[in-house]
Amino acid sequence: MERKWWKEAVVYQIYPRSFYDTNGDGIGDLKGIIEKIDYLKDLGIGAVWLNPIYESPNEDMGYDISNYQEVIEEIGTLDDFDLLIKKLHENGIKLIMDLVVNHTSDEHEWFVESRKSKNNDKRDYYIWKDGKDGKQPNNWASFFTPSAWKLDEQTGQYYLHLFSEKQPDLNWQNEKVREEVFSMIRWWLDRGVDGFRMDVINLLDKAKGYPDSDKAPNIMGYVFDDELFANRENVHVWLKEMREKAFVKENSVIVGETPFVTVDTAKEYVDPKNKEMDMVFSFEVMDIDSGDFGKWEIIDYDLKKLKDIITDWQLGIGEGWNSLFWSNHDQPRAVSRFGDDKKYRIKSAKMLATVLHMLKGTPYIFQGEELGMTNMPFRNIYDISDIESINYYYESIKAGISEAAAWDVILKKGRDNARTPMQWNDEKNGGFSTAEPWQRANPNYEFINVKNCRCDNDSVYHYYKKLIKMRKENEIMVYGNYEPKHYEHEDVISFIREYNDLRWLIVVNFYGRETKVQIESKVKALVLSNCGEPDIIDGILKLRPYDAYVFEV
Ligand code: ISL
Ligand code: CA
Repeated sequence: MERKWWKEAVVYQIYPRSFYDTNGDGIGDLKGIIEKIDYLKDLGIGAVWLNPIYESPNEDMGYDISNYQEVIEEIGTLDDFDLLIKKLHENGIKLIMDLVVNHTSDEHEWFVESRKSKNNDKRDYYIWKDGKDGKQPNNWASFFTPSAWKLDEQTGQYYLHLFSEKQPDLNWQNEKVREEVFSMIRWWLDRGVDGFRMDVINLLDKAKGYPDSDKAPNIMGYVFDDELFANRENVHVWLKEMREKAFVKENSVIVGETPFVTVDTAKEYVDPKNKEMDMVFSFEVMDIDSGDFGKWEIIDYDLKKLKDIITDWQLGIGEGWNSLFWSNHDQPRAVSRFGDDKKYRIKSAKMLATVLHMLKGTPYIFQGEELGMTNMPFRNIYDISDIESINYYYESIKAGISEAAAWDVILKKGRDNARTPMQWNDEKNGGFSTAEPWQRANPNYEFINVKNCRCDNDSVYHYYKKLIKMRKENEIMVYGNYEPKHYEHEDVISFIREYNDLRWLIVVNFYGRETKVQIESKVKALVLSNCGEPDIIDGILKLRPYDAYVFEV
């Protein structure tokens, strides 16, 4: 197993517009991140993943880029960026940027040109098709809108957008598009960037001829069929080309965001001998409670299903590497979704952190997760800023779903839950900004904030800090093998990590109810716990709600 910095570092995800505002406009900025580098250094993280900071009309909060080589004015300037990366590197912290090249904004100069006529030299940068029988070219649905096609009056053709209408898909079949992207990546790497998180990078290759799907339509009458636009064979061809032509800088990392992958498909992307990517984000855990028609259909699942997914990925990634995360800017807050954000908020947050940081792979911390930040008590749809949730709300009501049902699922799984301001202290807006923030702060900033956490040794923050420090001091956490334990137990996640002749047994109670579990191995020492000393009688370990232990055995 080759040693790499990105295998050993813990990555901290910063959503810049909600991190810290230094110029009183209610929007987080690069200068705000610079001011908080001491906080990041003290936490001990080794790299920052920065969500998009490029020029954008913000239709999808920066995932609709209109200029890849300019910083959006509200977040800062290229000079601010150069200062940020200099300061991060001075503090031994790497910078991973977010790159969105499956699509651009419709305000990108390429698309402005492309849509002007059928025969300009940018026409083929995007995917234009004639309608069929007076309707869109095929029956595809998009992630954010009923149809994946938009009719453009100017030339009477439709263009493909797998996301919003303002996010036209780039045509990766066109080698000029690939060359533009590769040269832009080199430009950022030359500026000092240490790698990229590649947005929906496995969607680049759409089915030849854009055929209809023969699967069942959703309630809007369109078909969301990932087999026609995800993980198709040219993705591998273009990733190899990208690695060779763009990632020319030694030790730069490529993290792919790859919805719809199983560990078998992912393995092809991250096998070092394939020279494509270094690790990917899988969504099998994030989709565990999603029904056939996606995230807004919430279904039950049992712990066995979660353990199957974790074990599949731990054992199945082969020579590749795993990304480990419980949440990000697209997901609800981890402690609200997988733990208990009321009675056992602190304990369940620590339990979740124990599982994640003791697994094999690179752990990602989404800003505020280290404080045990929770979902937001949004009051109504006017509190919501995210296009995905807003479109879902109005389209599903139009399709006959009750307003209450639509609102309930947005409260539980809407992306805005993760995008409320980082909570620094108990002052107004959680100390995020002196102005009214672009997104209201969670009222619980009064007690959930960096200031309170840092002066409470028992806080979630200090527990994360301990886990990050342990990773630096114990190679078993990075390179140790994984072996599942107590597989059939319906309340417990347990596994062994083994490295040379050292063996650690991780045992956690994933729920808020008492349970117990047989410990076969002889416990030599307690390595870590979120609840003091264990209670083991005749080999039976009693587990109170959300108890988490790491034993040397
Ligand atoms: O948001 C999701 C679930 O709520 C995911 O399906 C997500 O839309 C998908 O994983 C792609 O996400 C990425 O691309 C989107 C952008 O909106 C997301 O923020 C980004 O993470 C389009 O660029
Ligand atoms: Ca600002």
